[in-house]
Amino acid sequence: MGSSTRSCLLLLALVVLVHGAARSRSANNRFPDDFLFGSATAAYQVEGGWNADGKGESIWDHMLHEHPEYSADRQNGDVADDSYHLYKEDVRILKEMGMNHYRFSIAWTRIMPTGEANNINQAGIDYYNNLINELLDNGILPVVTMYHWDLPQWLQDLGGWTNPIIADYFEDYARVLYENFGDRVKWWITLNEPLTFVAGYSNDGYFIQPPWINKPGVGDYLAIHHLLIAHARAYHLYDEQYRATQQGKVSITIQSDWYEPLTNSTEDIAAADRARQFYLGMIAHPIFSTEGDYPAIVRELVDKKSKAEGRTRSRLPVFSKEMVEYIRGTYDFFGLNYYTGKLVTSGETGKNPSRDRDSEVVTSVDPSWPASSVSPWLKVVPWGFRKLITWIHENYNAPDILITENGFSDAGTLEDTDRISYFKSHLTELLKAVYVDGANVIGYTAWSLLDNLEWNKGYTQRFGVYYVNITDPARPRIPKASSQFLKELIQAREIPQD
Ligand code: GBE
Repeated sequence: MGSSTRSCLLLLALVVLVHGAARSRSANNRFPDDFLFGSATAAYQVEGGWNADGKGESIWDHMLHEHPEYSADRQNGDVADDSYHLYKEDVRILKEMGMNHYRFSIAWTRIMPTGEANNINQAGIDYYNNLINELLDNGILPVVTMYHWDLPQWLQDLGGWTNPIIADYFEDYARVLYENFGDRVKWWITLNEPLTFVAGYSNDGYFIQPPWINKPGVGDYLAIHHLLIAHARAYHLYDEQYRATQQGKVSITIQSDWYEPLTNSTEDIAAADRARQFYLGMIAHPIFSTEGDYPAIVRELVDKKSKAEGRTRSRLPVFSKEMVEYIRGTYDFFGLNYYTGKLVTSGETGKNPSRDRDSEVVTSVDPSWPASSVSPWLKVVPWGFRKLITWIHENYNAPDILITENGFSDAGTLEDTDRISYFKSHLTELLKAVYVDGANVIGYTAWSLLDNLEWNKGYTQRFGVYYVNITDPARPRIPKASSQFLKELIQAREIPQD
């Protein structure tokens, strides 16, 4: 290469660089070209067909059949949005919006009715094959959650996530999924929101969910311990036996609020950091941090209190050095669900013992924050989204972050302007995290594609960008204004400015 060619290339590189920097400073409402847009659902919330074609009973089937009174409107997932029969409709509306990906979950009991690998239900395999093929035929990437809270009841009878044997069963399940779908599914999420579903073992009073066992500060910690191992088993299995041929990604989805210090006092700043460690780091630190294992402050406080309670060992089980290493780094991206934020100060709250009590934090919200009219917990705190993304970027080695859920609830109006402004403000903050803070956010997944069974809140809290009338047996999918908003946003690849 001649020297003039070389300086020409240098100059070109310089122009590209300067141009790139100018673009990121100015055009900050534009999404990167390879940014993924999608929408999400979960099996129990949309599928129905609860016992169709050999499906087994899950803990949600079990609980809401036994206890219809646990549900706000006495509804359950028996039929839900009937996606078991209407999946082609779901794919059609995803395509209508121009979605790049669809995050859905597989019902473990549809594939393995009891959770055991010697009993595979072919009709379940067929259903997900049909859904996956329909997505791919329409140019939509499947992003598949293995576990969105619907454990086989058979495994729950053995103690569910509190029994260490669960890791064997989860690995078997993951193997069946990689074997059957891994040729076409390249994005896997092992578990959805561990800290949400382990509350089924701590019965802490606000979210009634199976197995609804009242052992706070003990049962939830056991479940956390074993689910981290189960996740790592599924990850290593992929690494060792499937990655080379299937070349996909495996990770986990973690939900966290943003925890903002109530005041700028040293005490509140420390309390907010403790909250992040107890409510995000508890799962994220063992997997995503450089050191691995539970956060030091979590270990310290739970051990100290356990001792003071006269116990011979900590309520939070201890990982061996080998297990710390085995779990550390078991991710290909960071799956993040964000909905809301909290203010934090130090203090004592919650049952004794409990994770809340162990954390020595008290949370509150600012009464001036706008809120969902139907979900008391859902305050609109978009700036918390940016802070959370950036905190993860800075504390966990700048992972690729896929937003796997973000969304807003109402009673089900078609002119859902509040949902549109929620999306808009959160996407604006997301882009600040990308362009100003340098976070590697690779995609955004709106919760949810459809109004669906909001767990024990039934259909009283609706998150869909499509409306579903659950008294109509045909369950037609009716677009809300927010679906049009997303469609235009995805087409323009930038946030509309008014
Ligand atoms: C996600 O969880 C779930 O992954 C998804 O399945 C769900 O549909 C979506 O959010 C919308 O909620 O009595 O109203 O105060 C609060 C988000 C329960 C985290 C709600 C449990 C938020 C954790 C109960 N919270 N959720 S109450």
